[in-house]
Amino acid sequence: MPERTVHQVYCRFCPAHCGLLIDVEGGEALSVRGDPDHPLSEGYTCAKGRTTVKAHYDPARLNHHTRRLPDGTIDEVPWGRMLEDIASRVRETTRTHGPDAVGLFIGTGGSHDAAGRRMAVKWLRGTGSRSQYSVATVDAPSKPFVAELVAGNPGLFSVAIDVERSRLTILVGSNPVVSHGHTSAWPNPRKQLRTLATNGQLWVVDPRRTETAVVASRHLAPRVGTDHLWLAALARELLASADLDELKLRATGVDELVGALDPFSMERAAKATGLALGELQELLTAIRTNGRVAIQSGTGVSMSAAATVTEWLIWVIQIVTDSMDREGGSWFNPGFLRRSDANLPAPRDGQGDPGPASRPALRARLGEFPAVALVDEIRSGNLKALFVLGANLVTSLPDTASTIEALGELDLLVALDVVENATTRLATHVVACGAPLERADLPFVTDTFFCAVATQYAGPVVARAPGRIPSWRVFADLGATLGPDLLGGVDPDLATDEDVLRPLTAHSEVSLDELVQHPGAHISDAPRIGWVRKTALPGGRWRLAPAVLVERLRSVEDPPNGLVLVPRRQLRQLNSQLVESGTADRRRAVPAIIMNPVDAAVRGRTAGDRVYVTSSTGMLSGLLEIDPGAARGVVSIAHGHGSVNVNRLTSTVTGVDELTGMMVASGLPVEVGSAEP
Ligand SMILES: Nc1nc2c(c(=O)[nH]1)N[C@H]1C(S)=C(S)[C@@H](COP(=O)(O)OP(=O)(O)OC[C@H]3O[C@@H](n4cnc5c(=O)[nH]c(N)nc54)[C@H](O)[C@@H]3O)O[C@H]1N2
Ligand SMILES: Nc1nc2c(c(=O)[nH]1)N[C@H]1C(S)=C(S)[C@@H](COP(=O)(O)OP(=O)(O)OC[C@H]3O[C@@H](n4cnc5c(=O)[nH]c(N)nc54)[C@H](O)[C@@H]3O)O[C@H]1N2
Ligand code: SF4
Ligand SMILES: [Mo]
Repeated sequence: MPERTVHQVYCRFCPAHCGLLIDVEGGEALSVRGDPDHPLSEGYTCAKGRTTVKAHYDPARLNHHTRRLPDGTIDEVPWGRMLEDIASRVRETTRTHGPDAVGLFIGTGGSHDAAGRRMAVKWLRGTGSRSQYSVATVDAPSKPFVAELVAGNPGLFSVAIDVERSRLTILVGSNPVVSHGHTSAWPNPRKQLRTLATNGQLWVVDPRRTETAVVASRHLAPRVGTDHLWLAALARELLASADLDELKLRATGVDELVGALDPFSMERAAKATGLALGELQELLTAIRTNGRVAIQSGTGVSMSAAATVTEWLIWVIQIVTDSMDREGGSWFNPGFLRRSDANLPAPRDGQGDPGPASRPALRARLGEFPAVALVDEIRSGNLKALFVLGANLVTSLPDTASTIEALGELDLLVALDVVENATTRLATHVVACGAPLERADLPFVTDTFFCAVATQYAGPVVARAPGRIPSWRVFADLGATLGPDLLGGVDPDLATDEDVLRPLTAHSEVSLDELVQHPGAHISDAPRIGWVRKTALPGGRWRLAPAVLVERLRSVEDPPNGLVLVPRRQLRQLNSQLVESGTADRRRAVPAIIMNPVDAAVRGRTAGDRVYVTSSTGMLSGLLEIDPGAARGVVSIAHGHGSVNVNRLTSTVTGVDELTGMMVASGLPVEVGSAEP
């Protein structure tokens, strides 16, 4: 009998990174279960985590590298020849068009592959190219932007709730029961939500009665895209009763803020949001009575046209009530590996850096161009070659038709993935990468999303299949061939995953060797609360009224009347992952188009009907689901699907926020009809 071993790792599907135990026998992973001893997830897993082993052996997994020949046929190629081919094209592109003509896009898969991501970014920066993109700019660019303006540092975008001590919590446009959190991780979300609702009050603000709203103390369903109005009214009332002299010791811009909020009365908020004035007053009373409040937002906010001001007002209310970086309010995770409490760069002012040439109004931030610019950068001839690390651009980027067309115009499109997807099918070169169970990993950057200052090393569970290579190797080899050298002279053949991961532990209080020797989560007693107020704020004070946000609040247009698109996540999929692979139940794989019964009846539609959804960009068709819990106007469609691709409706231009480059995926005007227009 071959020996059976149990490997303690963490799930690589979402940043909750639940602890997993994987049984291995004869070199084969057999089964997966939640790790009951994991201090954060305590044995919890969701449906996605539980597919880890099945997904690993999915027939759609990539087992060899392929190249598309000029006649369209696909050629299987060993890595050495792929490298030669890719390197010569990169060399030629850079020589003819300059370094910015070669770009990198990091997706969700790439962001959970710490070694691959580190080397990809290091290589691109080393070539002098500025053409770096990631899904962060189709997710929540307003969060780092507001963090930089208000607290001086974009790295402070992940704001966590002090779950054990919060007595009043508000979730705005986030559905953690399904998503397990947006920029904060909620392993075992129902347990945490129950704690919040039992210890005090949990309010959920969402135009749909979501799985999270059901377990909350209170649910408010405002009109889509109006959150900034009720938040501004609450902030105005709270300022009116606050000790402004005390506030001025903690924050700058108090008088400017009072002036900016003057037009936002409770009555105006009630009218615009459709909420009862009484409901808003109850929420105001709850905040006043409790004193502190923790507020967290999700994609319902970050994908809306008013994202920046809404996020800002969420900070404002927490600062005015002295809830930010305080017990019972919100806190900032410095990250076990990052240790931002000791290593935060000097405060900045939100200016950003020059953006992509084809979209000069947009700015580069955090070393990245906004993803909405990708199509125009290709069409204008600025971007000729693109490396895609663990992303599915066809389903994640706005305006699918233009995205597909633009990707087809690239001279070189190298997709580094673990399964075939809609984007690998368009690639000139597909690199079969080592899968999560075949590599060593650390939660880098995602450690700031955790509900504790914690880390965990995940070692390889099974040997890497012969046709695959570690994603970091692609960039190490490109560096060795074209420059710059990324491994400090070490032969890529001799370097290990750990060699590539080691620099990520430079600030860690536990060395990589110790993490490797002691699998499972490590919790630090680094300060969770107080470090931002004490060490990070510019001049020791929050900036309450950044001029660009005051100006933006003045100019936000009223949300459209009629039907609007809103985002939604599906429990068994992660974006497009586990959809096409055959791992998910195929009947669930097509997202329903969810509407309120009255909106459907007005259009003569009933449940199960085929409907056609149109926007100013495009059209999609799918099956209607009626949900009495969806507010009037809501057309809720999940993304990540090739067949019913919601991004056929979204735009790289219309409504795009010039401050951050975020597309509108919540609050986009749409119409629903019964026949193809
Ligand atoms: N199962 C599963 N989990 C996931 C993912 C997945 O695809 N599947 N994706 C992962 C990723 S990449 C991310 S970024 C996170 C996102 O995590 P969340 O931000 O929690 O995302 P959603 O669950 O889509 O919740 C967004 C909610 O906002 C509501 N909403 C829409 N418009 C508005 C509005 O104008 N105002 C208000 N107040 N609410 C509004 C929607 O109805 C929806 O319930 O989830 C992650 N987790
Ligand atoms: N309309 C609309 N559009 C949206 C959203 C929305 O709510 N509405 N949500 C947006 C958000 S929040 C996000 S984050 C993006 C998601 O955008 P993407 O990150 O592009 O989406 P995924 O489908 O998660 O694609 C991840 C890819 O990584 C691959 N992968 C997984 N593991 C590994 C690995 O270990 N190594 C490598 N090399 N690859 C791996 C997967 O096979 C998959 O192809 O979509 C955005 N687009
Ligand atoms: S919530 Fe699910 S997908 Fe996210 S880490 Fe846990 S098991 Fe994995
Ligand atoms: Mo995301």
